[in-house]
Amino acid sequence: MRIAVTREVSSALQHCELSYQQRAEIDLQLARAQHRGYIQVLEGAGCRVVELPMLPDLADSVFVEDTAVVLDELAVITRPGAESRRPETHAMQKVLAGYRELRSISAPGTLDGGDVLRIGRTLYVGLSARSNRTAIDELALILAPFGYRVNSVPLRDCLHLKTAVTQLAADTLLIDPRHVDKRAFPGMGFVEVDPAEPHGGNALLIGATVIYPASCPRTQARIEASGYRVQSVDMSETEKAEGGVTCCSLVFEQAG
Ligand code: CIR
Repeated sequence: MRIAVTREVSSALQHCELSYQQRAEIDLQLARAQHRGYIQVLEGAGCRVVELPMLPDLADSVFVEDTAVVLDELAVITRPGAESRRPETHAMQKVLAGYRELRSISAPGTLDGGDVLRIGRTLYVGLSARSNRTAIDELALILAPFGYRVNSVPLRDCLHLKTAVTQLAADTLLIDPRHVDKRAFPGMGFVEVDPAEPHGGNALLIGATVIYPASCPRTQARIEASGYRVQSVDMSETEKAEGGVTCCSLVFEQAG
């Protein structure tokens, strides 16, 4: 069974953290309707969605991806780089304890799940304003006994690694080479983001379905032309909070 953990959009989303975008008015009702649409798409892709209740005091809490790295063998609770987001991990810890053995990143390490791209037994981790070397080293130590390799990846001018590069298939990545160097991912093929779509690097692969934002039609055409099946979702409101399609869920396999 494939589980997707999501959390209802916070009534405080308007007060989210922003790093690379100007603050824009967020339509909360529309954000909630779009989030319901996103959940339906997850269900359509075969996920059992576990929707967690709204946290009114935690503006960014819809972006559950940043709070944990969930692997088959264990889950690592992160220590988000933005201080305002650290309390989000407490609630997620309780939820994930029902599914996995837990470990966690400790101070002064900081890690956002949005910086972690797993390809097979390798975890690529963006060295970003949110995720630091101390946390990457700690993650590597935690995961070594389970046979995972952890590689740090330098980033240019973007929030998270997965803002710039995500998986389209076992051997293919969607990448914006302005933010991250292809040479960090040896052996992989690439589809490049259309240069007119600076937020086009974030796709969510579930099974053989690529869940992709409606705001990047040119890149979507490139992905489809490369032979991948795309399911489009409108995420305009969470995009104003610098969130993409991967950010709003934690997807993992669960026996039984
Ligand atoms: C933040 O800056 O933390 C949120 N406003 C957006 C987080 C997006 N998360 C992600 O890309 N994994």
